[in-house]
Amino acid sequence: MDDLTIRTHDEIARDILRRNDRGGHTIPTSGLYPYQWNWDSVFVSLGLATFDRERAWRELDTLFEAQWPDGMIPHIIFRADDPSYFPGPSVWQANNGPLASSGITQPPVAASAILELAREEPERARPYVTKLDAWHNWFHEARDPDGLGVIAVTHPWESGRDNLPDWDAPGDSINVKDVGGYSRRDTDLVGAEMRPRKEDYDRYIALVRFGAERQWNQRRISAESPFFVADPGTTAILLRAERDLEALAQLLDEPSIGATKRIASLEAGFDRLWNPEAGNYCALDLRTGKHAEASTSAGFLALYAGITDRKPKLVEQLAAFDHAVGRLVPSYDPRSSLFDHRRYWRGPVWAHVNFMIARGLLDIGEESWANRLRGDTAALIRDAGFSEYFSPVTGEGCGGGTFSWTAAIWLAWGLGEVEVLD
Ligand code: 9WN
Repeated sequence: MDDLTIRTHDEIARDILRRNDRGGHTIPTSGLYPYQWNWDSVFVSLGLATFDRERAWRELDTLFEAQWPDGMIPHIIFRADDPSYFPGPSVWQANNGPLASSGITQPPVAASAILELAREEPERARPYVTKLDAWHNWFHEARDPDGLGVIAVTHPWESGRDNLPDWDAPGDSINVKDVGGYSRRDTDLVGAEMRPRKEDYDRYIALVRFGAERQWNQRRISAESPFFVADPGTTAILLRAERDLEALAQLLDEPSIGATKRIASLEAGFDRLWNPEAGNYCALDLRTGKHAEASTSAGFLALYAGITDRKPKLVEQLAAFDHAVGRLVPSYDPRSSLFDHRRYWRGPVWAHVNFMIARGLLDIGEESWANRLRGDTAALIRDAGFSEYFSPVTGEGCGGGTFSWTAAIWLAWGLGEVEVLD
């Protein structure tokens, strides 16, 4: 291609996915994230499916290759050691599965993507039913051992929304005294003001050491970890995934799986996350019984999960976010003093989260809000490029560039078709 060729955003997005392909699995972006990440790969599979369906399935196959015998699918898969990322496999010391990996998971979006791909190629999806069933079951056993119907995270990274203010107070009880020296690599590559702070990283590394000392025995971790916080994001995504797994099993005429019972448990438990003061579903510290204090983008995922009892309140909150910043959906309440518009999960907009929230809004008939999210996402990417995340205040692109899930969402959501309004 010569320099004078003007490429469409669709072409650029496909090009990003091809360039980040490491042979059957896609990295989020080179340098900053040189391995395969769990929920990134799933969104990537939806983008790939728009132009190379076999490669889309392959992305999921390589992710599931890392499934642990207990059912967990890890959050990072280390196929080779790459010094550009810290902490790598020698810090995690998680050798419980078939491939070197981290010792925690990430939000389980896979069943929902697999159902989507299965509508055209049902037979290709069949082997996934039992694997998904095992992973979902693992969430209930290892992350909801008391059967509360809400799913905990044992590390901020497990939520996928790493430095959210919701993890600040629960993290106060993490002992960082023995964390020792370590050298971060992320701030060599991205401005420190867009990344978690040193005090956050100390906690992240202390929790990795805590798990490694227990050989990633998940039962021990859920019983003993100082950090055990029910997450509205993971709980909502799992509930949607359980419904989609049930639909997949029906489509394939597969015998009964455990989804039905697990759906009932999550439906019964979800309201524990409701925080009347915030007017939204919020994280719940299961060690202290305290809710996080403000709304986050994950609260809106209740709609994506089919929890609609409080929909007027959620739409009202979304309108308040909009009124405060004008670009949706900030990851943290823009009216809070902790809102930080360029710092990772303390304020910025993330394309894949918008994609899920918009689906939930469509499900409840809020088409104009869903279109608004689609339009905002398209405009942010058009103006700022395929960044990792975006400031809802200025619209600038933040974090890493040429980012796989941003490219994938562009394609999967058909953002090239969104009209530009000047
Ligand atoms: C730790 C890859 C991942 C995403 C997460 C995002 C970020 C990692 C990091 O990048 O987390 O898992 O090192 O900052 O928060 O959601 O999956 O894109």
